[in-house]
Formats: sequence, C-alpha cells, structure tokens
Amino acid sequence: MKRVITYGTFDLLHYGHINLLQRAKKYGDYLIVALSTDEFNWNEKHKKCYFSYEERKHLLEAIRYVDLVIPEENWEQKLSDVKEYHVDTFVMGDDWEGKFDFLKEFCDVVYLTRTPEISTTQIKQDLQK
Ligand code: C2G
Repeated sequence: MKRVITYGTFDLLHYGHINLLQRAKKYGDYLIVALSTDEFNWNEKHKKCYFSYEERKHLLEAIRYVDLVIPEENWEQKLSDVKEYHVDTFVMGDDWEGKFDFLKEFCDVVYLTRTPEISTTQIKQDLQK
C-alpha cells in the first residue's frame, strides 16, 4: 500500500483544496491529511478559522480521496509523521515549493500547482461586496 500525506488548514473548504486532494491521492492508495488544529492556526499561522478543527475534520473525512485525518499541531512534526505512518509520498501545493525538501531522504516530495483564482481570502472578500 502506497501512503501519501499532505498538510493544511482547509478552511473554508473549496474546490482548490479538492483539486489538491484528488491529485495527491493519485500518488498512492491511502491519503493522510494532517489538519492544522485551531491552536496551531492561531498561534503559528495567525489564521482564525471559520470552522473549528472538528468541523473541518468532519468535512475532510467526507471526501472520497481522504483516508485518514490527523492533527497538525506544530511545524516540526512532518518527519516524525512520515516515519510513524510509513509515508511514501509527501504532497503540498507549490506555494510551498522547496520548503519541505529536507524530507526527500525519507520519502518522495511532490509540489502540485495551486488552483488559480480561488482562496479563502478571495471568498471572504467577494462575500463582503
Ligand atoms: N491549495 C491549492 N489551491 C488553492 C488553495 C490551496 O492547491 N487555490 C492547496 C495548498 O497549496 C495546500 C492545501 O491546498 O497544499 C491546503 O491549503 P491551506 O489550507 O491554505 O494550507 P496552508 O495554510 O498552506 O497550510 O504545514 C503546512 C501547512 O499546514 C499548510
């Protein structure tokens, strides 16, 4: 079984996220999503989520490409996650290009193109018009 992992906040969930998850799943048979906790988002990413961790987890678990959702609690857990979950491929959007190349000695590292023209920031701005 080929295992894939990706990380993110996924709030507000949109088709750019779905595109990423759909393409990430193609690299294996089992896709793990490490979902940023509310605390991690607030303290480290300075993001205030609209949906709570549990609500975002519920949404992700309903997506056919996702097999497991685990909490992302800090920036440093990626290597231990790769080892603990026997990950073959680490996937992120290319806005993170190069940032996780240190994992290359432990697994494949793939950066996928972001879906243009959609972001949570854009959604919030459009809703205020
Ligand atoms: N994404 C995408 N296209 C978009 C928006 C997002 O492909 N239009 C991808 C991002 O590149 C990322 C994933 O969807 O791979 C999740 O995006 P975010 O929830 O914004 O995640 P981020 O805040 O980048 O957190 O430790 C890594 C971080 O947790 C990543």
